[in-house]
Amino acid sequence: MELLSGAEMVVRALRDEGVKYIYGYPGGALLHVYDAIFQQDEVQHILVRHEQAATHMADAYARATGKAGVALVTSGPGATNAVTGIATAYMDSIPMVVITGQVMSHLVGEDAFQETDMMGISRPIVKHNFSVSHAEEIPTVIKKAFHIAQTGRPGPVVVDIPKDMTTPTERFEYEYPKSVKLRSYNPISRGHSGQIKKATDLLLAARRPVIYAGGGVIMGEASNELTELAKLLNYPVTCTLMGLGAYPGTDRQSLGMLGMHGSYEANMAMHHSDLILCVGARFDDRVTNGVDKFCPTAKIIHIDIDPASISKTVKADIPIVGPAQGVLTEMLELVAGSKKHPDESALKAWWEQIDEWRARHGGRYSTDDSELMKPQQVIEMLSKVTNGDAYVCSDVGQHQMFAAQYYKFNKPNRWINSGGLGTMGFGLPAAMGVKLNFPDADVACVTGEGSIQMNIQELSTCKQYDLPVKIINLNNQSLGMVRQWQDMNYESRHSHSYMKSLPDFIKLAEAYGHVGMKVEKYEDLEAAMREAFALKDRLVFMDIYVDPFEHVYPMQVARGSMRDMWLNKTERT
Ligand SMILES: Cc1ncc(C[n+]2csc(CCOP(=O)(O)OP(=O)(O)O)c2C)c(N)n1
Repeated sequence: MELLSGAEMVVRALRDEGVKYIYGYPGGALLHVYDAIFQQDEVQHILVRHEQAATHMADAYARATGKAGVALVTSGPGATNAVTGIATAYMDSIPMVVITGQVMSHLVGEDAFQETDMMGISRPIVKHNFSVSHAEEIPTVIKKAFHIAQTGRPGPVVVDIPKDMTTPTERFEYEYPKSVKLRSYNPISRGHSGQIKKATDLLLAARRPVIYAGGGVIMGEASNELTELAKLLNYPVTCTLMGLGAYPGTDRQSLGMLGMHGSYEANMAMHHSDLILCVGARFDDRVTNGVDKFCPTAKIIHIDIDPASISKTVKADIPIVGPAQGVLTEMLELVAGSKKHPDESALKAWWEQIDEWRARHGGRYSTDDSELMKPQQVIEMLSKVTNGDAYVCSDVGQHQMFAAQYYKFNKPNRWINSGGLGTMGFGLPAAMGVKLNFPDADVACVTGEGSIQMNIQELSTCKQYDLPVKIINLNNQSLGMVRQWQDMNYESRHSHSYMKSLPDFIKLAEAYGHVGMKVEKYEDLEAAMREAFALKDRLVFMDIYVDPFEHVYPMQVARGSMRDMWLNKTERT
């Protein structure tokens, strides 16, 4: 058996786990590991400019592929810089392994130089964390970390490694375990057949059904099964912000997104439904609005891998704990083999009602009231220029909601955004993580001047590793989403939501070695965007000036029911 140091074992274990890229930043506690990285070329290291970006790159890789991404950061400030990225992945149930360097074991607890209690700090924002206390454990700990991150409800796992566990002169027999067993961790592998049968009966008896699909459908690789079931039944489907792409967005049965900025038809259909089939979603407050007023006439079937999600905020009538793919496959078989069928006339009436809602307010915005380009027009153009087939990585704010509403995702894993934590600064590193792993794909980062400046330093990483992403900056010269809330709730007192002295983004992009493009008129947009995407091997920063007074609509009225919405600045339901 081969003898390896702890540092070598870290790298070898990652290789044996099939990891191609790790994203990181070195420091004292990790120097042995970095030396081991230097001495091999199978696991490639991407040197970011800030540790937060390393975690977002790893996270976006996971969102695009379903496999855990890996970040490597040093102790102390390196680890604390990674905290936002870990929490981002945790809130969206994204598999990720974050290896953090730690001070020497004998110094732990001594306030040593660059010591921070990463076990304590990360505890509330990880699925699990490990501290390595014997170097020979490293392969098993890393195997366990991947196993926990990727199975059941996925999530980030931190592996904290004191420097003396990686000493180059101390060598141990290395073997990477093929599998691991954890006594207290047994994620459920299939749903309860009796519950699935009951749910199917209820589903077939529904008169006003809605399928409500979340990120769990995407991470659970169940989009095909969900689509097949919806098609077989001819039932409408609405997706959460995290679930966009789980069902084809351009299909007639798609109602688009639901919730705070959901479509009129999706929110109306939810409110009036008699049966909601929720798959891989968690009745988040951005979906339900006032829980006490949530969908008063609906029975609820809730399929989720995590028992803790069931009846957490909204009581499920039929809970099914299990992997979405397996449960939906069983449901499909039952529906296909059933003698019962949905009541055709009831379903016809339901579709007529939905189409009427869609015709009344579906996905429209006004271009009349201003000469300025509308942000929605930019997203529609992005969809057109990329044939709806790009990876769209977004930051957080109005631009994120416009992208969610107006880019029609027909495939899963294409919409990459921070839904749960809402992390500004996510977009650019996320786009980088996707582009590195899918070099031939069109990868866009939809952002705003606030968000892009939170990790703008990564333009330098893009240059070093040749990551020609296209940055679509919807420039409204403000923290638009904050300004919108101030307009709506604080009589337009714009406290610190306008950004003065913005940099010249064109010059800034050029300073980093990229291409900058300024677009001020809608007439110029299509040509400019086509040119940007035609520049296959150049990063292009498109600084697009949009109407700074635009709001995102619909917007649910706080603490109301799902159907209580502002439809524009003056009209509400
Ligand atoms: C790290 C972080 N800080 C603060 C916020 C609160 N926040 C949410 S949206 C937003 C404004 C975003 O502005 P910008 O990126 O310019 O996008 P816009 O809304 O103008 O499209 C802010 C400050 C956040 N989500 N994340």
